[in-house]
Amino acid sequence: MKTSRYSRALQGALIGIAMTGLVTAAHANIKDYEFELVDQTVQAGPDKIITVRLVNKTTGKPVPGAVIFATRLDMAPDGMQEMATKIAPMPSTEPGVYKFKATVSMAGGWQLSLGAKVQGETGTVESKLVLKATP
Ligand SMILES: [Cu+2]
Repeated sequence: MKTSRYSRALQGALIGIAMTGLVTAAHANIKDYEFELVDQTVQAGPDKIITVRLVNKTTGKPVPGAVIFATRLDMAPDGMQEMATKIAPMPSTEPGVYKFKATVSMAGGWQLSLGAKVQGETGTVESKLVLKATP
């Protein structure tokens, strides 16, 4: 009992230190970062690759090493929010470029929602990108 209470307190202290570190390291605003589609269109079908780039808008430079923790691909642009499809991260081919494999089950407008953490920055990059699936 005593041990677990102690380790929980220690864990809390470590989290506190980690968060302080993040605050100190912040030097730019998280709003300076944005995902953009490399290709605005994708062909409908299974195992399609969607490629995005994370850029720092103030420098125009690609941003590597982001941790994308939230992804969603659905047909919100065509009024079908509930029509979501599976999306899986794929290995990157160049710094600042992020790839996903998805089953694009229908032609029309799809929305790719991304949530990501950028190294050395606090907060979250949240982008909603609209792409068109061609038949
Ligand atoms: Cu649909």
